[in-house]
Amino acid sequence: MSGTQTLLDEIAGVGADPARGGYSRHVFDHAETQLREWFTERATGAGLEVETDRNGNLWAWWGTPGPDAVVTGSHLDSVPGGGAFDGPLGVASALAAVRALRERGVTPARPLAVVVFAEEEGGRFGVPCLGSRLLTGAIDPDKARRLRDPDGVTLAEAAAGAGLDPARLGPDPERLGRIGRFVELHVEQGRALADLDDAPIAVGSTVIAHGRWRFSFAGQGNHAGATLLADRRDPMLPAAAVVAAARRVAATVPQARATVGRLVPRPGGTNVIASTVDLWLDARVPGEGVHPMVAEIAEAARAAAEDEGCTVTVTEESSSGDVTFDPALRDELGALLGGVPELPTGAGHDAAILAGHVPSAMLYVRNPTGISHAPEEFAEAADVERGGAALRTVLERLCR
Ligand code: HGY
Ligand code: MN
Ligand code: MN
Ligand code: MN
Repeated sequence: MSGTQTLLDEIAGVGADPARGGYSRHVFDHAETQLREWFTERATGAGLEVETDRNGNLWAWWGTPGPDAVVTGSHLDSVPGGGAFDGPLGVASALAAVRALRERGVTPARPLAVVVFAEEEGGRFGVPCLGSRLLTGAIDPDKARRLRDPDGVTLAEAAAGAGLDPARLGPDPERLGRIGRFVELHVEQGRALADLDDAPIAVGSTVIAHGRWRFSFAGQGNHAGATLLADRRDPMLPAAAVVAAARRVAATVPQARATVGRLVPRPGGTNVIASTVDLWLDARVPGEGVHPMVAEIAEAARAAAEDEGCTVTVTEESSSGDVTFDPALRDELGALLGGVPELPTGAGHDAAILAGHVPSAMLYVRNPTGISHAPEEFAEAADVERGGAALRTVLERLCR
């Protein structure tokens, strides 16, 4: 069994979610905190020096933290009911690679760090890649401090609870300036590699533009039996129209994806007409198409709200443009790994946030199910081993 698989097995019970299936690990919650402790123990055991930055990202250093470092890693949080590999595979591969290089007596000529980014999924506070956005200044720290989780806890409060100083959340140019190159290994989240012949590993090429929008509908809460249809102002009607419009409009835009995966009617009773409904639209289109697509869906929302005597407000919660990973670094990875395919992806990653600031690249490991953000996400043990070996090869070369 590979070092990476052994590390993944160690955390297999942490944050398991029997109600949803898979894992629910959200930033600063019990499970994610346990994973941070596990990471700190394993990294320290491998001879690394672990620190938490002002934004709650963990950094484990081999060598004195300094400029031109080679940095690798991923995240340990998950979506609700997520798979075992999205995030942890990149962290475990990085730890295993460092252990293996140390055992072989390799001494890096430049510092190497393993990073664990906070709140990559936005599963608690709604903004994906929050730790790397804060680090790079891609989100206003005041806006970030005010983000609320579903229980109404602000990021500032949760950060304070985790021992951080909420006043210091925000850009960290000195730390960012230490990163010479960044490589994130990740399980593949679609079926592109599974559909190819014998392609266990790929090098990432692009990430498509994407964002999240909140649609808040308000109507009149009322009795499901006593209220005549003609008298209703039911916000579920325009909410349902958005679900349908998302699919209908996206189908007209090349390579677009639009998803409503979260919809919250309040108060949420079977025999109660909702008074409000919030839903979140996840929209992704290569190039410049995201905002026009969302505008068209928002127009459908306004028309449907008006028909039902409801109101709607649409708020952009986050968005990112297209990202192309560093061509020279990609070439270097491709040459080192010998003829692996390059892969564009519709999934977002911290590496794509960093790519605007430092040369960044990604490695993907084949997922035979082609399913991700669900319990069926998978990587064969042999592919986990191949991915780990690829990352080891890359880190050893980049650290010279
Ligand atoms: O792409 C996503 O949904 C997340 O950022 N991994
Ligand atoms: Mn994910
Ligand atoms: Mn991920
Ligand atoms: Mn009653």
